[in-house]
Amino acid sequence: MPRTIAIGDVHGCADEFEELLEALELEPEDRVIQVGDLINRGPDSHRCIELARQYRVESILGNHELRLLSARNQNKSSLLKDYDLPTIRQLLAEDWTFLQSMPKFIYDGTTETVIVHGGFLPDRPWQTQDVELITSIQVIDKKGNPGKRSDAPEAAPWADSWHGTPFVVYGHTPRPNVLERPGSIGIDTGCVYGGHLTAYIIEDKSLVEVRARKAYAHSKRLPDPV
Ligand SMILES: [Mn+2]
Repeated sequence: MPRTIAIGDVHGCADEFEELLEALELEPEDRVIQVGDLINRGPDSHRCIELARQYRVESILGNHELRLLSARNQNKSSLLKDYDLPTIRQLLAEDWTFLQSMPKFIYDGTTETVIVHGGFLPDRPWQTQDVELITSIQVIDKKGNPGKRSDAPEAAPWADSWHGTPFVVYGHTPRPNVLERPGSIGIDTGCVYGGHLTAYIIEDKSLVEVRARKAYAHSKRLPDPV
């Protein structure tokens, strides 16, 4: 049976991305969807895009891709962060074409699953939520607003109040392990921080993981390495 496979945040970790794609032993009918933040922070963003093209991986827009594209489309370098600059130096014209083609989310009707980078607010239709929101949400604060974990450390993950359907597979919030809830699974296991790169096979709910070769970046919110 063909598989629908989601892959967590790669963040430029090309060696681990290639190792995972090999470990999956992909068949031509399999569909592979990367949850976004394919690039940045790690060593080789260009090669990650090249691998995505080579293995026919569909990649969703993450907050990192969104920021790079906004800066480019609006010709506003003030939007960029320091770690965007080495990435931009690596990117070729076809890489930008790949980034520009990234969808905001992918819905798979067979499994009633949506794959998105950050998540959704639970109290309104998911299909029409703003791209900034769905690429950046981590928690829901006391007032019911979407927030970042670092700004609202006591606030609960959005996934705690999302009960599906659709089932949501997402990345963006790195954790030492996947976060499973009845209506969702978060699969950013912090590869770039020395954790794992995780693939989730939607049909049978199984995981395939590869360990990071090293910690390429550091986060105050995670064990170092993860
Ligand atoms: Mn992200």
